[in-house]
Amino acid sequence: MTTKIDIQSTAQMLMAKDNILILCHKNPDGDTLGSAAALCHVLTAMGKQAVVACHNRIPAKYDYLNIPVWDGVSEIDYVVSVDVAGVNLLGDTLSDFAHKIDLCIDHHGSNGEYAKCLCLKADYPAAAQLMYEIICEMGVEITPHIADCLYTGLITDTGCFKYSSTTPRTHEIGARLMELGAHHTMLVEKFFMSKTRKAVMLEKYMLNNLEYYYDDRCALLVLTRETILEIQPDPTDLDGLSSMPRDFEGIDVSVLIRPLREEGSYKLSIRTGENVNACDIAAALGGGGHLRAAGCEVVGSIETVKKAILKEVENALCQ
Ligand SMILES: [Mn+2]
Repeated sequence: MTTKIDIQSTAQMLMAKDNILILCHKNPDGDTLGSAAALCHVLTAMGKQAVVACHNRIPAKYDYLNIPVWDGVSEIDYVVSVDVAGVNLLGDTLSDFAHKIDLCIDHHGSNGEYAKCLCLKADYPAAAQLMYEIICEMGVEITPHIADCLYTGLITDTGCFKYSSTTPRTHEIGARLMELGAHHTMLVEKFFMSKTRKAVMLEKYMLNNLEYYYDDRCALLVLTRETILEIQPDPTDLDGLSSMPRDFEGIDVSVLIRPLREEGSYKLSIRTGENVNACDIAAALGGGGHLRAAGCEVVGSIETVKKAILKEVENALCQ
């Protein structure tokens, strides 16, 4: 049974605990890492022991977050997951924690309610927005470094305040974090104004291989294993690739299909415009996410996977 708790109780609970392990979702992004880092630094500043764990190695791009990674042996008394919608998103190396999570802090409407306590704000565009409010409630000072961590989550999950999930409150918090010393220019440059050579090569591949369906309302890209072997992208080079075609005029749904490590299994990223629910499409194939951005993992040949997703896209477009 999951007990839903508000921001106040979440803050009180965290203040009462020690030896805390903070879990991120696999294939980590700026929101799960930034929010976890902020919480970890706040707890440490309060004199507590706190560490972070993630299934994947944390990409070098996020080194500045200075995340203390759990060594796998130090004692843990309290487990918190951040930005993790379901236990399947923890990844194999953390799957032992699936039924041992004391508190989940999340903003996914599709949250699987797997933790003992859940602080969920499904209308928040980023877990970092929720984390900011929890930290304020804890009454701890937000240092420039913690402001950087939170600002990272805020900008990466909102496409730099562009996505429709952005609210006036998001901007207020962004402004407040700038006042508190967040390095706005450095972070925006890092995530939105510079591209690696490999990311550009992926973009070129995307433009050459995009498939259009349903009167050009759906754009689908299959990233083949061969292309990945050829370009050898870092995981962070793939950020943004799935949402790019959504910005093309007339596109309501954009789908990126890429192979997972296990042969015959694929990860699908779905991005939608205003009139289509991405989460519904992903949920039909066992996944979840947000209104405009969602994902799922599907097993099968590339042909059957494509057929399955296109059928769900068609259903969504007909509604
Ligand atoms: Mn998030």
